[in-house]
Amino acid sequence: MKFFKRIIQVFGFTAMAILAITSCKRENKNNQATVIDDASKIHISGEMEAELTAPPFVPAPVGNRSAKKLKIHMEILEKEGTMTDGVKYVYWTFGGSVPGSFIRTRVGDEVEFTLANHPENKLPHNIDLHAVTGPGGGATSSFVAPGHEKMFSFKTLNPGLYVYHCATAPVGMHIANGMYGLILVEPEGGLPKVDKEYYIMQGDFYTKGEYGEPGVQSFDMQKAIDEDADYVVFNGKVGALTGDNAITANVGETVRLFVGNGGPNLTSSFHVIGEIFDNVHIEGGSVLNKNVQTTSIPAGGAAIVDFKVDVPGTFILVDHAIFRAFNKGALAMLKVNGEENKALYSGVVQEGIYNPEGGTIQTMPTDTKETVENKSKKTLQEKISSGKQIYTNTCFACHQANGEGISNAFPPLAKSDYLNADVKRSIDIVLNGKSGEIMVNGAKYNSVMTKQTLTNSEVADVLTYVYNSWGNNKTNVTEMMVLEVKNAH
Ligand code: HEC
Ligand SMILES: [Cu+2]
Repeated sequence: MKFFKRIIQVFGFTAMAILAITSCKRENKNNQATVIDDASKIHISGEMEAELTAPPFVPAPVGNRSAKKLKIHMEILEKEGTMTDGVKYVYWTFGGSVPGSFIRTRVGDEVEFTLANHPENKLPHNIDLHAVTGPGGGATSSFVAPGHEKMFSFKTLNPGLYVYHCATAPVGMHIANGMYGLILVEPEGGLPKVDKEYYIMQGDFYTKGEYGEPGVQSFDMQKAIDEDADYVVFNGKVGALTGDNAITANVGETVRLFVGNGGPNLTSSFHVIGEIFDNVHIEGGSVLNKNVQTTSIPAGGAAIVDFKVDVPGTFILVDHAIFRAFNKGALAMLKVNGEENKALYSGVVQEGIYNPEGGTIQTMPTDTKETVENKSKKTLQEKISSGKQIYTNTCFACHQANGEGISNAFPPLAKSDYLNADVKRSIDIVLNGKSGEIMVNGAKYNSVMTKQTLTNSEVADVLTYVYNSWGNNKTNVTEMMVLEVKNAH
């Protein structure tokens, strides 16, 4: 009925009359058996405190529990965090994390929501939950000043995965600072059982400095209006789900991802490299699509995907608008452990040289005008700090934040015997790329590093940074050395 009241408010009686007619022929239109036609009639029995979790984890499934009064207590915290190595950002959060705490309910629950705004916060906030049928999705009833709390309640009428976000003006800025999360409304009897469940949410960030520019970076309103994102990330920061923070599963298990997109601006082309989604709840609703490669998740929208992992390895989760993945941070990892299955995936069976143009790795025309003389001299410290930025922008995605690499895929640069043995060879690799088998710290790698499009001074700086980090031999790589290697070709 709330829905009708809202319609009356907005359109007046004529529209309501039309709607009353059309709503009679509401069809049962999807392939999920568990959708109840009128959830407002589901009775609640008993009450419970909701379990809230920080990403990438989710609360326990509802299973077949009855509908209840579900009490949620959520605290808003404004706090400084790390966007990427050396870059700080003041996030505004629901529950202390970006995305905010995951809320898990079932259809028919009566949710009693208390929103508390920490006394040390600077601004008022509120919450608009897309799972709410009511004005502002709760925003009008939850507007709360620092040091106060507000309570309101709502009944979950529609099963699905919904975004919640702050809707306090300027709305875009509150969302851009991280004020979003997901609320799941499970159907009667719960979602089908799987082995692993994770919570991932994409967001775009706009900072005064460019990607990787160090220091505390503040929000840039003009870039946000222009939709010119510096960072596009999963779970609030670059590398939130890579390396040691990767999500995990074992061969043979089924994995379900609750994927949201907080925006504020960009649509996600969500893809897992080397996997196919067995099932996708399109837009987080009740329609199931099967055998999907990439699913589109709009800003302020969500999707539930699941798939069985059949072979071991590191599977990379990306926004397939691919520069966002490799240049702006939209990259996460799922590490799957277990036995190989050569029948499903063989690995390299045979390798030969294919050499139509005289080189396995193509090079771009080089900038011959570049000379050492017209470059100002930098100190070692200046080279290292400029090298660190270049590293964050171009090498990090593969060789990882601390040069630790990824086993079987990207060799380590930290304490690398291969790197330290031969500086000319390392320069050559950055200039021209590298393929074929190499041994690094006793482990075999047989992969391809593409040629990096860097100037001579950038190659010198990034390698100087690498050599002066993580236990390497502190070589100072000069532009002259880079030029020599170039000319030797
Ligand atoms: C797209 C992924 C990728 C990027 C980006 C990348 N590398 Fe590599 N790198 C590799 C791979 C793969 C190998 C191993 C190649 C092989 O197996 O022959 C490698 C090998 C190396 C090696 C020799 C092996 C070792 O561990 O000492 C060095 C040095 C190196 N990379 C430096 C860099 C630097 C510096 C950058 C940034 C300017 C960079 N790489 C960017 C993938 C990458
Ligand atoms: Cu807010």
